Amino acid sequence: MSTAGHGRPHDEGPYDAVVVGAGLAGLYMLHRLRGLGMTACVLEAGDDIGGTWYWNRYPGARCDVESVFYAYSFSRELVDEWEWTERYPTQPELLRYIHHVADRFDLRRDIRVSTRVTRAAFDEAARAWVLTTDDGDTVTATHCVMATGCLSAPRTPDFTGLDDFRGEVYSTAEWPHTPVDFTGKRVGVIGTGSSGIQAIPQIAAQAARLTVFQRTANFSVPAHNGPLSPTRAAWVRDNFEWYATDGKYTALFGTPPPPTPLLSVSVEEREQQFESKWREGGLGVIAVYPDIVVNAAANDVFADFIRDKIRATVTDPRTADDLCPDDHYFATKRPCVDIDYYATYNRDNVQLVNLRREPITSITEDGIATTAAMYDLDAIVLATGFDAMTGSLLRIDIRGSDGLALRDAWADGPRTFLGLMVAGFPNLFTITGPGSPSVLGNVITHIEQHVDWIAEALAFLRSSGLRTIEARTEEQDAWVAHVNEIAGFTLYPSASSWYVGANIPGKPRVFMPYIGGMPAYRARCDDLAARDYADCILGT
Ligand code: NA7
Repeated sequence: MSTAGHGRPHDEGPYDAVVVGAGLAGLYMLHRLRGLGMTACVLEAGDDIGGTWYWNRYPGARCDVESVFYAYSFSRELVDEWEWTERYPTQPELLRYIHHVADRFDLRRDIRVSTRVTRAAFDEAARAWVLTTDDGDTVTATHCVMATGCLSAPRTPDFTGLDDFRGEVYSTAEWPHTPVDFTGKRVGVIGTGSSGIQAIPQIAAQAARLTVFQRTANFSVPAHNGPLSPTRAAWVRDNFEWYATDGKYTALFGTPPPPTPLLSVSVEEREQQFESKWREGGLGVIAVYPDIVVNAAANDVFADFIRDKIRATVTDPRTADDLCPDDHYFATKRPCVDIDYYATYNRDNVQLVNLRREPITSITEDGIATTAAMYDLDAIVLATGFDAMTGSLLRIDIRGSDGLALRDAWADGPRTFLGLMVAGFPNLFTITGPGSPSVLGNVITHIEQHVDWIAEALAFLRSSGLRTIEARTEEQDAWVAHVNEIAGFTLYPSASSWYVGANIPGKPRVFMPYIGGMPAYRARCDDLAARDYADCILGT
C-alpha cells in the first residue's frame, strides 16, 4: 500500500478508472476493474482501508446487519473460508475481514491511503477525469467511481462553547485508535441514534457516571446477539447459488412478513406475530407486517407494542416515557439494533436528560448546561450523526461538463439516474448514490449490485469502442420523479430523518434513497444494460 506525503506534487495516470474510497465499495470495485484488465487506482482519505469500519471504532460499534449477510458474496471461496464469530459483527472483526479481503485479492498495491480528494473535474478536451488531492497531486482517469459511502461525512453540531470544555471530547465517527478509558469519569453522550445506542451500554459499564442527552427518542429493537450459530453460518453456504443471486437482498429481514395486513388479523394473531418477530430481533422486525410502512394506523399498533416493551424494561416511569418515541412512525428512521440499551437506564450510574424538556444552552469549561441544570463532565461523546448520502460527495468539488458544479446541480436536492449516474457528469459513477436503494436494507449487497453494474457498463463501452456514458436529463428527471412518487406512498418522508436530510440545517428536504424494492430496482438496471444503455448518452 502506498501513502502520500511526498515533497513535490505530481501527476498520476491516465488510468482507465480512479475510485474514491477504500471501504467495502471501493475494494470490490477495484477487484472488478482488475478482472476486466483495466488499470485503476483507489484514493483513500483514511490512513488505512476500511471506510466506515476504519473510522467508527467507538465502544460497542457493530454492524446492524447479521455477520453472515454483511459479507461479500462475489466469491464462494471467500464465503467458505471466512468464519464469523458472533451473530452481529463487531467493528474490529469487520476490519479484520476487510483486511483479509484486501490481502486475499492482492488489492493494496493499487490503493493510495492518506489521500483526500478535494476536487474532481471532467476535462472535456481529454474526455477524462482529473482528481486533485490534498497534497496537490492530480490523478487522471477515463472513469471516476465515487465509493465514498453514505454515512461518512460526520457532523458535529455547532454547540456554543464546545471549544471551552476542559475535558475530553470524542466523536463516535472519528474515534481514537488507542483505547479510551472512561474508568472513574463522568461522561456525557449527546445523540441517541444507532451510534449512541450502541455506545451507551458499553460506556455505562465503565464510567463512574453517564449522562445521556437525548433530543429525539428512537425505536430500538433487540439484537439478541451471541455466538454465531453453526446453522446460520451453514445456511448461506448451503444455499449459496440462490443466496448470491437473489437471497441476499431479503435475507436480513428474517422470516418473510405474512401476506395479510396487520389491521385485518385478530388482536391475538398479531400479538403472536409481534412477539415472534421481537424474539427474532434485528432489522427483520421491520418485516413484521407488510403494511406498517404505508399505513399509519397499522404502524401505530406496532409502535405501541414497542413502547410497551420499553416501559416493561425501564423501571423509572419518567425515564421510560422519555425513551418512548412519539414523533415519528416506526421504521421511518432506520431502527437501531441494540444490546441491553433500555436496561442500561436501570443502572444507578446512568441518567437520561430529555433535551425536548431542557435544551442544551451551551457547553462550558465544566460540562453541558441546559435550560434546567448544569451537568459537570470529564468527557463528552458526540454521537451526532452524518451528512448522509450527499455529504461525502459534496465535500469534494465535483465538476462535470462546462464546469458544472455538483453542488449547484444538487442545490435543491440530489438528482441522479438510478443513483448511479448524474446528467452533466459523463463517466462519473456513484456507488449506492442517492436515488438507489443504498441505505435501505443491507448496504453491502447494494454495493455489490452497483459495482457489478458499473463493471458491466465499462466492459460494454470498451467492447463497443465507446469512451463516454452519461445520464440523459429527461431519463434522470423521470427517475427522480419515480423515486419521489414511490416514497410518497409510504410513511417514510414524514419523519425528520437523515433519509430526508432533516438533520442538517439548510439541507433540502428530499427522501434520498429508492424505496421501491430491490426486485424492481434491479430489473430497471438490468433492463438498461440489456438495451445497451439506450437511455444514456454514449460517446466515442
Ligand atoms: P443518527 O442516527 O443521525 O443519530 C444522531 C443523533 O444525534 C440523534 O439522536 C440526533 O438527535 C442527535 N443530535 C444531532 N444533533 C444534535 C444536537 N444539536 N443536539 C442534540 N442531539 C443532537 O446518527 P448515528 O451515527 O447514530 O447513526 C447513523 C446511521 O449509522 C444509523 O442509522 C445506522 O444506519 C448506522 P435528533 O434525532 O436529530 O433529534
